[in-house]
Amino acid sequence: MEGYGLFLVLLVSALLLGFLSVLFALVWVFHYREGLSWDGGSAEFNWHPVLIITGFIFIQGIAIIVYRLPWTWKCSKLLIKFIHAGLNTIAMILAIVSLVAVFDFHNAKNIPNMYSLHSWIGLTAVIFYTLQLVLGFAVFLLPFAPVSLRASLMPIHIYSGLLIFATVIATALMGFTEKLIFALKTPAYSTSPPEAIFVNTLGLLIVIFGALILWMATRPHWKRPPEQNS
Ligand code: ASC
Repeated sequence: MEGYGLFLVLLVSALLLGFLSVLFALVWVFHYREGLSWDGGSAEFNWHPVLIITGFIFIQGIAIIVYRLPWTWKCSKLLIKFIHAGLNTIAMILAIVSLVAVFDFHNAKNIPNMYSLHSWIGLTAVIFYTLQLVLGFAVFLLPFAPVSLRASLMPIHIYSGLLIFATVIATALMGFTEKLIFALKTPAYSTSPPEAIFVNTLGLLIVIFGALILWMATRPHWKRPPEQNS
């Protein structure tokens, strides 16, 4: 395999960045914010960043590159498809629970829903992600679709998957900015208190994580060799 060593370096870096991002999200909500609970208050809202970063960013990122792991090339392709679909299903469930947390918190506090660009793009991403999962399951996992249909839909599946992943990261960055502007009053976001620096850093970690995943996913020589297909 061409550049296997480099692939491993990027993979380990992405895993470290992913774990670090989840850790940062937990430190953010437990150290700087109100922690986690399901009570209609801020601690319920806090599930939103934690579940989005864990599921919709980290787990989705791993799901994207699972076909690229060279030691899985000896496994049956069907098994890897199940892992790809399973990880994406977990990510979808966590994303939906994280939206329920926000709507529930907004409704309990009489805060309007769906007015921000963050909410428009974010809900669109969750809807398209769900469609992508259902369509991917029907076409590529169930044994009914002919190879010609699979072949013509595969580039669209890959393109829309990568587009959704990148959109989710952009949406998370909008969410961080919104939350920091809303929450940091005394001292204000504009005075760069420790929480602002910390969450800006979390945003940077997520962008680098996304950059590594997109690079690994789009190198043609790191694709699963076709002769191993089942
Ligand atoms: C699949 C699968 C592939 C592609 C190919 C069409 O379901 O396992 O390798 O679709 O058949 O591109």
